[in-house]
Amino acid sequence: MQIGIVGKPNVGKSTFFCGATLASADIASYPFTTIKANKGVAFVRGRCPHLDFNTKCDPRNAGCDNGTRMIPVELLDVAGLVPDAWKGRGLGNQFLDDLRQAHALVHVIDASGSTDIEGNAVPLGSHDPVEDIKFLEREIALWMRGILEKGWEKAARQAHMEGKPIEPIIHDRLTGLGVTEAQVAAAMRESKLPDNPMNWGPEEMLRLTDTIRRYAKPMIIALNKADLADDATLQRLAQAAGGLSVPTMAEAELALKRAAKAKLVDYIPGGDRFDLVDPSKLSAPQAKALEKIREGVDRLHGTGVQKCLEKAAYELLDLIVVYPVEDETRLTDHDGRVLPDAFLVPKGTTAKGLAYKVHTDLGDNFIRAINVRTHRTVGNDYLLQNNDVITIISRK
Ligand SMILES: Nc1nc2c(ncn2[C@@H]2O[C@H](COP(=O)(O)OP(=O)(O)OP(=O)(O)O)[C@@H](O)[C@H]2O)c(=O)[nH]1
Ligand SMILES: [Mg+2]
Repeated sequence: MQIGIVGKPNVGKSTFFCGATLASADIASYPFTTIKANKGVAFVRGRCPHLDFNTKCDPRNAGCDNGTRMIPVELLDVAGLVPDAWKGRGLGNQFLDDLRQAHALVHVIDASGSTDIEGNAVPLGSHDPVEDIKFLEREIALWMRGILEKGWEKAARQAHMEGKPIEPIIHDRLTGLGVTEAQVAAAMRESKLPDNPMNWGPEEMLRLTDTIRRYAKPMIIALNKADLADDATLQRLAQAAGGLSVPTMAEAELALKRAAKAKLVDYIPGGDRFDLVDPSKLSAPQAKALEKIREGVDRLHGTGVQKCLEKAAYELLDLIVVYPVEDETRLTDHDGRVLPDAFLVPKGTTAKGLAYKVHTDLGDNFIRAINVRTHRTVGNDYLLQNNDVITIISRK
């Protein structure tokens, strides 16, 4: 599962990324600090099945804190996007290629209105971030249109003359962006374009790619720098965002994670509070900074960063968590690790689909699966439920 962090320059993408992953990426108060994409692992929380089985888990690539299981998601922090990036402005659109494999996008905007559309610092509240929401969606649709349009006329004419459907041609061109056949089909139905693709002009093509983008790269908006925005502004922006949005304070999240690492505070990511470990150990500037963070955290019930990622996984992408195990009585893998892996999969994934996600061989040789909670044998088309523990029986 990969989530891309996008937005215009200087809004706090890298801060969000570092806050969520504790990786170290460059952060600075000017545009185009990030040039090369940063990749890291963040986590969304789930209820660990070890609680239900009266056992103790031993996760392979994530933690479990008293039954709160950390499930890894990959985050990608890319360079800022300016208007007409699709034509090569700013750093151009090369880095959009980094987002090819992203399943969803977090669009970070500066809710405080203190950066203009190019990412330059301006007085607080002097730029309306509503503008940024639309521009970015359009920019991505234009980028996709550019990919779709190459040699389009010839392909459309040929399909039309041979009476062949256009969907496979569209899919073929966008498959490198992780666009599926089903997404193309859904977008085609919704876009209601003229029957003959030779008659599609630039606006029709844009309508199509914009719809495909909504299916293939759904977006949640992080109303960042929320510490500098008043409640009325945040409300107005949430409304303008339309779909999902979350006020975030990426800088506060990063500061709290670092302070927790240095054992200055007790803080659980996603929590709506933090506690000072020993106030006498704090320097005056540290105490002041943490007090300011506390104001924001109290007002917004947390920093919003973890909430944003979890909304992306569980609401935007409608994912569920499943736990494949090799031994259905001990809940272990071949190394004896209990509940070693948590997989995020789309709702509607089947037992066989999960087998393929674990390993192609396991999918190819799938015989049946066991629902460990019910001890029932299930077939290849069994629809996985959230928090299922599954043993896959294969021919090898
Ligand atoms: N007040 C406030 N400032 C923030 C917040 N998040 C980030 N910033 C500041 O915003 C500035 C830009 O942060 P970056 O993370 O470098 O922004 P970016 O979007 O990655 O910028 P580019 O890589 O240039 O596109 C820095 O000065 C951060 O400290 C926040 O939640 N609140
Ligand atoms: Mg950056």
